[in-house]
Amino acid sequence: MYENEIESIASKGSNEEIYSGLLQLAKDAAAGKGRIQGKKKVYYISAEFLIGKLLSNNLINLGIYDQVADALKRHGKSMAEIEEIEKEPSLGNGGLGRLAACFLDSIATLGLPGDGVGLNYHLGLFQQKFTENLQQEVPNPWIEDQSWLRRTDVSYPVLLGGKTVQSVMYEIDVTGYDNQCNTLKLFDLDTVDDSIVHEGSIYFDKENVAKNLTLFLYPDDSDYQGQLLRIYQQYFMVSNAAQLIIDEALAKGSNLYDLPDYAVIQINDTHPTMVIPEMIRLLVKRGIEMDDAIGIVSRMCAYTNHTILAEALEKWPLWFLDRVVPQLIPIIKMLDVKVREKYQDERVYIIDKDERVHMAHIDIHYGYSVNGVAALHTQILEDSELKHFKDIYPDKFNNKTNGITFRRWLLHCNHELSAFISEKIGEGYKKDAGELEKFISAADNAADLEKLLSIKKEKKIQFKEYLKNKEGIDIREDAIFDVQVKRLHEYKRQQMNALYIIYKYMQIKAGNKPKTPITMIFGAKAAPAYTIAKDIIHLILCLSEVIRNDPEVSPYLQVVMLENYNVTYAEKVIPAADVSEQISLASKEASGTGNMKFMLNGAVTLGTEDGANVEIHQFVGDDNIYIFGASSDEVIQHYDKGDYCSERFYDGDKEISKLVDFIISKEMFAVGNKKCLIRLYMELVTKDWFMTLLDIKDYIQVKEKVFADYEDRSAWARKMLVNIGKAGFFSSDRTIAQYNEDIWKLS
Ligand code: 26Q
Repeated sequence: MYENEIESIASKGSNEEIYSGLLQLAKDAAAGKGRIQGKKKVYYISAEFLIGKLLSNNLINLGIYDQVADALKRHGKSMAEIEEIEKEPSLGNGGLGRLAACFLDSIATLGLPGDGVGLNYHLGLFQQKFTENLQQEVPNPWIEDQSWLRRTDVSYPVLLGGKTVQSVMYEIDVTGYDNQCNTLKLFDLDTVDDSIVHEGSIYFDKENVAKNLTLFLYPDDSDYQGQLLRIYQQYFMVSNAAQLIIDEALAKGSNLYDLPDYAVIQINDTHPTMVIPEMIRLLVKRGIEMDDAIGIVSRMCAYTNHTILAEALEKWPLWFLDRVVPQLIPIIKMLDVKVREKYQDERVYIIDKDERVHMAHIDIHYGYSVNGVAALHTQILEDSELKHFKDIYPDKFNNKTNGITFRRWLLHCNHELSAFISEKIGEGYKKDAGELEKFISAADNAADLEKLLSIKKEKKIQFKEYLKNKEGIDIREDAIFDVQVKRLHEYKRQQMNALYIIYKYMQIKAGNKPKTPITMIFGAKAAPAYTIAKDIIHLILCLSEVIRNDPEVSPYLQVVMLENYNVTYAEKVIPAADVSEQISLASKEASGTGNMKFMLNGAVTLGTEDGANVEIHQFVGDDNIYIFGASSDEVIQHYDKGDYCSERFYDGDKEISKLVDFIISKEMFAVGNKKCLIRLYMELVTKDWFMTLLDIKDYIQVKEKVFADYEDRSAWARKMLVNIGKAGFFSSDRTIAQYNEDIWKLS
């Protein structure tokens, strides 16, 4: 199919014309596939869908990628250069948004009826620039005249700030791999005014909601105070979602009392929680008794928790909500009264004594399922964070360990590896990831292990060239690529990795040179208001400069901080990685999904027993992962007792203080900002909330072991092989099958 179209597109003159032709072709091909049908449908409501570029992925899923790539080749072009034209829609911050995108891919691939519902932000997450070793944020528009978005005539009235506005719904096709399509539905307002955005910054009129409602995505602030506009966004999202769900169910013959037979709502973290009171309000408006409405909604909603960081749990002051959504206040108050009638424990109230509304509590009381995103995370929720709820509702709690779509994170980003796997075990693993396990015995001879190493080398060379073109940075492909890419957060402990770099730098200065050179690669955006996170970026950039300018050290150690790390960058750097850094303070990373992407691409994990690392460890066994650091139990105990004191580690151990002191050394002051460096130094010595100094020595020791083991190339290749072969469990197809089996129950 499409031979003639593809041929004529590939023969066009410019890359822009080719991209534009392929975009249209993919849209037509998706339309030709038809929609997944079914009586009951899941609505995955999420404030973020970090979908990334769609062209290659859609062509793969539609089954025409190879045909297109061949045609381009015949005309002297490559898919890679055409992909460059597409702008990345950065409609998410990180893990939670990317997970939503992987889930949509898997829902469609499994042939389940399920749509995403979210917001059409005009500006994605800010673009990151580095100047003078500091992060700068630049507005990031992504919508062009021709894009994946399709405007529909679906529109709903939404009451915002006392005025009714009329929404407009856009759609993006979600192609299933070798299957039909679902849709991602993104709501917007025609009145939003992009001209508010100026080069370099955004000045907007906070009072005029209609003008700026969907203008931008809020960056994940580690500690966010209430932003009124954020609540407006959330309400706009869920009111549209609720109206859509009711409309679609009615069209299929629902009498509304049987709504749970037609729709299930998966609430992605607490951001869409207001869908519960909003849905109740709409049902009551249609003449259903309040108690019946509550019962109906409670049988439709399921909640996923993505964090146990207390400061990241949404609690909005009641007066705040009253300003934005006065129509929901009586319902929220009533939901709280009903809780108080039943339970005398104030820890489970919806409205606390300071008149703050705990969004997660609404979800837990008035949804039928609560899940965590990795085994350890769910266990911590049950045993400590949400223990009072687990006691009341033992059956609501369940675990759904996260997963990633293998279409994007293997077939698309690593053709070389997926071709090799197919050669060894056939194509079955593309639809049934469990089959990947066969790869371990099928490729366990010297020649095959050699081949794995040569594929890794090839991906390193490709990445090296990409980096050179994009940022003008030269790295050596014969170095070990040690990679930490993820949002910047103190709990993820990029600062600990930086202390290791200082250690290595000092070692090399003292004459202890590594056998193989090491290239440390970072990628991370810090929330604009998160000062310490920005200081950590500054630290890494300064270290990079100090080392680059030191001829004694630079042949052996290189530090690179990728500018504007995003999904596109991830697709390039992950296949090139040797070592995957997953070093969060145990108990703090709910799951992590980058860890799974690295494993699938043959990188070996250096990590703590946190999030899904625990399960990766169980699958690959002690010989194929490097674990270090305090356990989650120990960490939780330290917090409970309040007995961790970083100053004691600093004062009591010269080896530690030497590393920390380097942050405020004359070498660093020569290239950096004194104020930032001192602030970070003080933070580490006097606070260190995420216990960097507790784990630093163990980390250094185990990391040295990683680099030593790397020298035995065939033993290392065998570790790579086991990691790839055991990655099957982490396919989001498995995760989604479990959501469906336990929670959604779509036929
Ligand atoms: C909330 C209110 C105001 C402004 C921003 C936010 C906000 C936005 C995004 C709060 C949190 C987020 C994102 C959280 C997130 O990405 N969590 C990650 O979810 C992944 C998928 O489950 C896990 O793998 C990670 O462990 C978890 O950190």
